[in-house]
Amino acid sequence: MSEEIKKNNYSADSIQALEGMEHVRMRPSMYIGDVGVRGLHHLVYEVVDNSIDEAMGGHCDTIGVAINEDGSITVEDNGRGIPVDLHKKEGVSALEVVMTKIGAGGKFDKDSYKVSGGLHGVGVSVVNALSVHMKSTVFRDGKIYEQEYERGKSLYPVKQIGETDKRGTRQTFYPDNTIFTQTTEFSYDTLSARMRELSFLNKGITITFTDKREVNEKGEFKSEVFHSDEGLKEYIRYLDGNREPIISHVISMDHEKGEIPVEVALIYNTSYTENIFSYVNNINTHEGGTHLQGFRSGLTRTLKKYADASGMLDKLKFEISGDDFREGLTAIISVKVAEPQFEGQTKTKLGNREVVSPVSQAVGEMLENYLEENPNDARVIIQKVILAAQARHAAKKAREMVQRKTVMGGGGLPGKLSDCSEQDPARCEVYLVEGDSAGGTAKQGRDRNFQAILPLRGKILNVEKAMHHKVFENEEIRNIFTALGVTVGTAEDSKALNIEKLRYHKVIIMCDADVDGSHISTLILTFFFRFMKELIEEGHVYIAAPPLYLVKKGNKKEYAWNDVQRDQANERMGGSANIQRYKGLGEMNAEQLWETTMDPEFRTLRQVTIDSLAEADRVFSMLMGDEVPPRREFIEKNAVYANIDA
Ligand code: 0RA
Repeated sequence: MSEEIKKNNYSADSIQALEGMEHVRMRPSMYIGDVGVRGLHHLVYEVVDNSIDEAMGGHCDTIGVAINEDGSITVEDNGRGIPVDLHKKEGVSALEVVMTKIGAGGKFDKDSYKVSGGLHGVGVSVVNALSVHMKSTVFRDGKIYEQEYERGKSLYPVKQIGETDKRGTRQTFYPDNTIFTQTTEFSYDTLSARMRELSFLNKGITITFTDKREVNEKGEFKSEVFHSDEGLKEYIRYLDGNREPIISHVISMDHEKGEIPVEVALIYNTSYTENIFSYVNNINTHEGGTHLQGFRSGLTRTLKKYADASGMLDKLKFEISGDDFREGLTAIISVKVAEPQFEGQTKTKLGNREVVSPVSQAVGEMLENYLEENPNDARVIIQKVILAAQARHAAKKAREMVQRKTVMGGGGLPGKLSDCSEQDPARCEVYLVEGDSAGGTAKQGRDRNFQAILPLRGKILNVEKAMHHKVFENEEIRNIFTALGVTVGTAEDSKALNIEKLRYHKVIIMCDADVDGSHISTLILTFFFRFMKELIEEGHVYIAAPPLYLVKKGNKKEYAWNDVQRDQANERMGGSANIQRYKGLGEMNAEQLWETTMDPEFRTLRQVTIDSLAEADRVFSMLMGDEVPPRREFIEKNAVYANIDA
């Protein structure tokens, strides 16, 4: 090929690459889901995924992730290093291809163990395109190579900058604030939870996570090291740390053999909650899918067979259903699928049919062995299943009562609800208010056109410790269901939630800004998390933020939500202002409550979001469970408001 043609080819290809990268910048949500907090953190997962792949291929064992002083992110591994030799087709180094071409990631290495895909797996070039600046450093063959980029465009060809005896890849990027307009600030808790999760899902790897933005009194960075030798078994112990097990071991298995690697771990505890987390290629499949289907069928089939043979079901007057086998069950299923098909509303439902039977078989084998070797535990599990079946019958009756009331139209609305006049749910809000007196103030202060008030009596039931039928018998909880227009149970699925008739698109929890208030909001949130998770997932649940202080001097007044604001307000008024600490909503009059906490123009609402269902589950089981010390520690650490953005 003549020099001329080569040049032309190169530029033609590079134009195509540019178009790809431009497209990422024009339509970032197509690649990373959204450009909010979630999408921002997705950038980190994308880069870390590549290092995880390198580790799963057996080429590295340590990954370092850091939030740097300036807020940028560095991810480093001790793998083989991204190749830097000339990529024949592109005419530039392989590293540059990986970094600047959409969909190029690792494709030139057919042997590499590459299963990451689906939600992530869009490639590190996407991160590059969405960063104002990025730098790749490769340690390979005794040399150090480097290349830098601006908004996805290389600033110079890959160059050698030194020698080394290290191996590996280091990536540093600064997210582009013209893309991530909401924020470019990374959350320690969000990233830390994901790194912990990754270390459980990929046993043997060490992930170090460091936040260099601040140092403690000793001059050290905040840092954690995640490493799990036992993988999912340890993950179960972590998740169920605040629950009481009813069997002696975590039941687990790790099937590498066969086409589809399957790992499963489970335990039964004294709670009434079913807690199953499923993953495909390290991605949490919220909506389940074929691997979950395989798990359920394997579990039901094997336990049912054992129970039938044991004779324990002989005197039972009713059928056992699939649900009954999963009460008090905490389980994790992790599969690796070469070409995953993701379906469902949020693309987190595995569609590959070929996954069902290997998972079902593996789970069946694992359970059969365990029941055989641990007959006492087997009895305890079957007894629990029988109790669950009995409770389900009781719960069904209680639920039908709620249902009847809901269907009976307007007359069915709870008497305590002060409804709004607007009919369009998208424009309606309901405030769930702690206590009748604050409820009264809110009722006076509200805009009755679109704001409804539902006062709740003191502490609502702790659903974490209650059996299902107790939950549905509880009056406050029935009021919430009927007021919101949400129903439970269909012909096919007794636990399915129906939020199509949701009467308010904003459900706002409003409690005192003190320890009691935060306990009550946590109780309400626990209820939503366990019984109306979709409401949270679809972004309908909010927490109101009443002010802590009123700062007054003469005819000037300002509200403050924290001590810094209070002091600043005081200073603005020349010091010596009168400072009132609100001990509760009850101390505010209707006008003050409207101004600070209910007026859409001025209030701050915190939308409740869930990054990780597993982490949220652990937090709620801890906050609402039996063990007091971890709860105290958590509440002390998280001061006024517990962090529910787990
Ligand atoms: C393909 C081939 C080779 C290395 C990698 C990919 C690789 C990619 C990433 C991304 C982050 N860290 C990474 N480490 C390695 C090299 C193949 C060889 O050396 O034979």
